Amino acid sequence: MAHPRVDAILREARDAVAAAKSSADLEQVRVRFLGRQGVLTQLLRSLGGLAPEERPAVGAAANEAKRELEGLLEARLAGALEAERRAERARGRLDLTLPGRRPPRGALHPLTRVHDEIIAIFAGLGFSVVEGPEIETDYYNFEALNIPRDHPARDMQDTLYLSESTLLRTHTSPVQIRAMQAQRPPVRIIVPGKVYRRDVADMSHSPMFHQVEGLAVDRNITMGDLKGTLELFAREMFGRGSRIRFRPSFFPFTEPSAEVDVLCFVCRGDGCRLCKQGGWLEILGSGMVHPNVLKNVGYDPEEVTGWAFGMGIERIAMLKYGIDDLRLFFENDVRFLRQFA
Ligand code: 2U9
Repeated sequence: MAHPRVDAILREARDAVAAAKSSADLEQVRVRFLGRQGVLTQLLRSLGGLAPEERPAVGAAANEAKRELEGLLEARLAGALEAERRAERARGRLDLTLPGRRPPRGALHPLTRVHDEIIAIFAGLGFSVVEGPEIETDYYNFEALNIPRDHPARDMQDTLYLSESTLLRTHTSPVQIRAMQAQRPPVRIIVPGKVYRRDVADMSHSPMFHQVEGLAVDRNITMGDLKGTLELFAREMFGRGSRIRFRPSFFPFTEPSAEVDVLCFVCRGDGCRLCKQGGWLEILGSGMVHPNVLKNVGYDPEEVTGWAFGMGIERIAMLKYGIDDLRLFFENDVRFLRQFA
């Protein structure tokens, strides 16, 4: 039921709804036309003031306009609210469909990995891990180990002295001397740690590096026990097919002494870049503990014998991972370290 006055109001209201850009705009339109002071509300309230013959037509038209406007507002409001919720989520960058962000994962230093691996192999054989001081006396680092007074290793050129009689240990062997002083045989210990030498850093030298030394002392310990133990170590460290060989050598603290090579795990002995065509890789030094060393800690060399070995952790890690420069271990370049993740 149309009525010119109501039609004018309705057109205005439709335009206002069409122009609304938000739920807030739509609410303003609702208040303007349908609120308590709204144009249509006022018109309906003022019907009593109209001429009686005008009243039904204006009343009917106004009620119809009110229903239409309510419908229009409701339809637009749902869409506007949904669009606003979407915009709010986008503003908060909250996209719940995105996968989670992974926290950056750290990795063990290659020297830590090799250290842990060596320790685990000997722990599995019943060896105890022992550690000791990095600052040592001349007696524990040299004298007790049967290293003669005129040995070049005792020179200021090779050892970092802190005073006449104190120094930075040049090997972890003094820890074994202390351990033997503190206990009776049987002794089965593995001794990891930092050692220091007066060297300028280059591809193959560092003033500080890491060693693991092993010591077994008991009645009837033989060189056969040493060979069997190191053979097992090589197989666990370098693979099941590993073989080792002993080459005669000399150390003041062992007699006899031997350097130990492992069959090159890259070429299996044929010769390659890693073994410099030799087919074998030197991995450690070893031997039967010198009787003088046993005497120095109060053991009777007629009653007990022992073997010992020493290896550089950096050297083992360089062979295992094909690293050609020792300095990479100490520079902490993440591009290097990341490769061990
Ligand atoms: C005691 C008795 C004997 C430990 C040994 C070696 C041979 C050896 C080197 C390997 C590479 C040092 O890191 S390196 O430069 N070590 O060749 N070490 S026998 O002998 C001992 C230790 C303690 C009481």
